[in-house]
Amino acid sequence: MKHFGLIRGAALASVAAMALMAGSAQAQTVMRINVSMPQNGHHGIAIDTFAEEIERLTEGRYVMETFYAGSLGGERESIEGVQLGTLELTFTSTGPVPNFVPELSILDIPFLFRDYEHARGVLDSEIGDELLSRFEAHGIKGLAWADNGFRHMTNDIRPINAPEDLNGLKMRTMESPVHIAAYREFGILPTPMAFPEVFAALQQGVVDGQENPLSVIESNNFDEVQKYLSMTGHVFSPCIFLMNLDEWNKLDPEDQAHFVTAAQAGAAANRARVDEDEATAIASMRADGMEIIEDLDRDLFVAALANVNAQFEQQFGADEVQAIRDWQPN
Ligand code: EAX
Repeated sequence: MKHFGLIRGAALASVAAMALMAGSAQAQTVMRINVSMPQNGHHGIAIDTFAEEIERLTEGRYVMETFYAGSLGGERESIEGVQLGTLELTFTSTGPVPNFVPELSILDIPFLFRDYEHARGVLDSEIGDELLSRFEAHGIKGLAWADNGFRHMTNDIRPINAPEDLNGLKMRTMESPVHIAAYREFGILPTPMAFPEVFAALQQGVVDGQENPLSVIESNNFDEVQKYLSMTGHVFSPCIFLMNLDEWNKLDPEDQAHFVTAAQAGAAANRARVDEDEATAIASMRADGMEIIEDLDRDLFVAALANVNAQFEQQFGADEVQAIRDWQPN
């Protein structure tokens, strides 16, 4: 009897364990998150870290499927997917964001940020929180800011030492109206194009050049198809974790907090990778034969955009722009 009781107890325990397992398998939600950059880079590490942290924090109740290198589409298509709910999450540069949340173009203003500390500080301050909240009116939840990086110009025609050298260059740009207006002011012929098409466009000479942060230029081997790189640092390019708002609203408050924490961990890994790339990319691309112009007179480039920058201040509010410019670390 005793034995029977024990066996029966064990059988019941294993039935309970099976039920628990079945329960947890049922409760597991799989979501997709993608990037348009290669896995081995500052975007890949952001979503890989996010995925790991989500699984850890939710004890496997949420699992991320990760997609790289534009395999689910470019950045605009991905944001569209997140808005429509055909894709749960994306990690993207803010390049195409003005098509969805026009006010966010304020961040695209050239020479707005002094350095990484300034850009990251503003994005992580109430100014950044407020901008992040603007996505909700458009069916999207912004989870956390991260970095794409300061953008620099590459081309295959001539070294760019001064703004005049940009005159007449046909350059691929992101789909950002502020960037396009500013580059026109430099005399550039802007050609907006989705990122996955850029390498081929450079290789085939459809455009003469493009502009992107060092992390992007190096991880996409643009030095193979571009001779010159000029360290113009003309705009800071943020990245962002975005989630479909209905999916977000389905989460209970504790899981919502986990998603934000995981996105912040992804952002920290992304920024560490950007710092690493900033420290090594120039030497490594120079060793590969790229001609890199570091000592530019940046003030000349700033001055060349004075008119268009005044227009941007009017458009976005001089006070708002000044609040960003004036931000100082505590
Ligand atoms: O997100 O489109 C761009 O130039 C972006 O900087 C790139 O896709 C990284």
